Amino acid sequence: MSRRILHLGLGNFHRAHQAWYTQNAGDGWNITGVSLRSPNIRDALAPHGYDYTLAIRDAGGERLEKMTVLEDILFAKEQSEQVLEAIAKADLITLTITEKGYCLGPDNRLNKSHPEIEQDLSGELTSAIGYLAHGLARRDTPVTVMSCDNLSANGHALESALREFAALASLDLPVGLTFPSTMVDRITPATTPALSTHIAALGLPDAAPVETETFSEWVIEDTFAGPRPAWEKAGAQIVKDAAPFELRKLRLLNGAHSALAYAGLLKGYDYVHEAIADPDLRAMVEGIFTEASKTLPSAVETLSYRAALLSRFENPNLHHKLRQIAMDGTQKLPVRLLGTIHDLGGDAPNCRKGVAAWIDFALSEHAAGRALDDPRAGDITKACPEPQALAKLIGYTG
Ligand code: CS2
Repeated sequence: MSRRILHLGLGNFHRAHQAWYTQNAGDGWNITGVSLRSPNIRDALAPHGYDYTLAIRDAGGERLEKMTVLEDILFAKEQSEQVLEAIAKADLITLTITEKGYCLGPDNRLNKSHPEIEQDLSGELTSAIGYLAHGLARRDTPVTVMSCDNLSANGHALESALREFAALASLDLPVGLTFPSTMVDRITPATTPALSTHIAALGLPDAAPVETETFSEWVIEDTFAGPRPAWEKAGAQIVKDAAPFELRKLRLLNGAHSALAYAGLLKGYDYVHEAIADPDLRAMVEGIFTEASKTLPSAVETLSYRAALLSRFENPNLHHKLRQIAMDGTQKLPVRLLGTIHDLGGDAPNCRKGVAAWIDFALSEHAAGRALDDPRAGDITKACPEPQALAKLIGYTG
């Protein structure tokens, strides 16, 4: 009998990463995906039995893989009862809902006055946390619930938000749930019309294809409450403690990515591979690597990791827009850059350049009359044009 993963948040990243590992584990697991915001992916993939094409690209070229692991897609707003039942019956649950999807406050705990949480509590399910708590409350068996988002200690963050929500909503969660922390990594741009045209010309499934890089990493803490796919057969590492891997990835890769996005956009670049070719920006990125590396446990390898990161950023065949990375800065910067600055007692000039670039980017967007793509866009607008007020908004004390 095949086993089923219920996945919340069906973005490109999930379709390039966890879906790919699950398919390549080759032990018969399949995935039911849930979209929380829009029916577009469901509607595009349903006529094709939820199959899609993954274009795996590096400097050497492209390899195409037909993905068949998705068995069903539900759109929560229209199929809320089916989503709750699927959570109640799943063999394993995973999430990629982005940083903002956890509805956390600056203390990393559930923000009880978050509009989506208030809506959930008023009886109209909206957030992933709300769906998850209500679906899990229908179970009498334990299950693994795994965050695959770029938060530090993502398993703990998810568990604490979920338990806090359940208490507010007077829901009883089953005994024995586990929340392994994970480090996920695969650079995955948004789909472009050019990609769809290219895939169609090759005669492959061209509805909602995904492009990604060859490199891929997944480190998962070994605290499963039940069965799991043999992800290690596809290269995942199952470890006792994911924290050092997570810290290295968030502070080096994601920290440099965010700094490069804001500083690169300010210099007029559109793509990551263009920005990393600029000598000043490259020096800032290397500086961030050096600063972040000083904050990691000494056993963590960084030399070859850094070299690999530079060539990943240089990948000329991946169309990774700086604007995609620039989204949601208020949610990303504390984890990606402020931690390093804090741990080095402020002595992190390149990470500070990254934060300053976010402030300058916010100011320049404001001056151009554009609201930022950020859940706190309203607060950002209010803080402009005061750089100190923007810094305060993300908890940066200068
Ligand atoms: C990026 C990440 O958009 C962003 O903020 O930094 O999505 C990054 O590409 C992934 O974490 C790579 O694994």
